[in-house]
Amino acid sequence: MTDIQTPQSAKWWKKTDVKRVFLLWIILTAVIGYVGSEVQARSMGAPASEVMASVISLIRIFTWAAAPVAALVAALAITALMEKRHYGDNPPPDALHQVHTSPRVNGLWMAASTVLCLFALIVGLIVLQKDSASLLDAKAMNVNVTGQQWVWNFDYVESNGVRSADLYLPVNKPVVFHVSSKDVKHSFWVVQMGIKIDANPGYVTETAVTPNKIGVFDVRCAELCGLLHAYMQTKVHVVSQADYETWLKSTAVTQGAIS
Ligand SMILES: [Cu+2]
Repeated sequence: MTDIQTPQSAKWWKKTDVKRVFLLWIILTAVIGYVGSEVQARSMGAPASEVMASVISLIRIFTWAAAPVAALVAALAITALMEKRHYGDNPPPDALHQVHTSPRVNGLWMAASTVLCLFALIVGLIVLQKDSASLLDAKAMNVNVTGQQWVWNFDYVESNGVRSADLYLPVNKPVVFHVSSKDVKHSFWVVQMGIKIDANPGYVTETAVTPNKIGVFDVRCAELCGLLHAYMQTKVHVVSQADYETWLKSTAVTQGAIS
């Protein structure tokens, strides 16, 4: 049995490698942070609630926080590929170095990971807290949301049995959704408002939001619920208070049988 001996003085890395990694790290951090946050923020579209606006800024912050980690891995990989290429069947002489555990590097990495995880946890919790703030609003209106394969139905609690398949909401008014399902598990997702909650049979879950933009937005199912899951979508129409009341009245009249 022979141990591979490596001279202590022989360094397997060069100063130029370190410089290159450092330079690439800085450049790639900026590129990954900027491109990553822009692509994600743009793909989510304009926010239709304060919750969604904070979700988008949270994604930007998380992307920038993750960028240096991704950039360091990429910088090391690129440097290794450019500088350490070796052809032939035998390992290159500088591959014989022994990798030692460095308590200092381990400690630094543990500390950096802990800080990053705590940061993500705390900032995430603050945004989630905002998400549920409207639940406690006494002025909030209430909508019962029922999912079933493969449609959504909305019952307007304060409006004598008015029911619709498209959701109508007045702008700037908090709304609490009481969400349930008739058959299997679904997930009620109002895309541009940044709220999503499971719809479970036999159980009511609650979420709330205050729409702050007039327009037509998407409601989708976010839980694979069977063959036509992908088509289980509808629209939410956010309108002025006056338009909302007009819609409510005319719907109540046409649904005369149940109102
Ligand atoms: Cu579904």
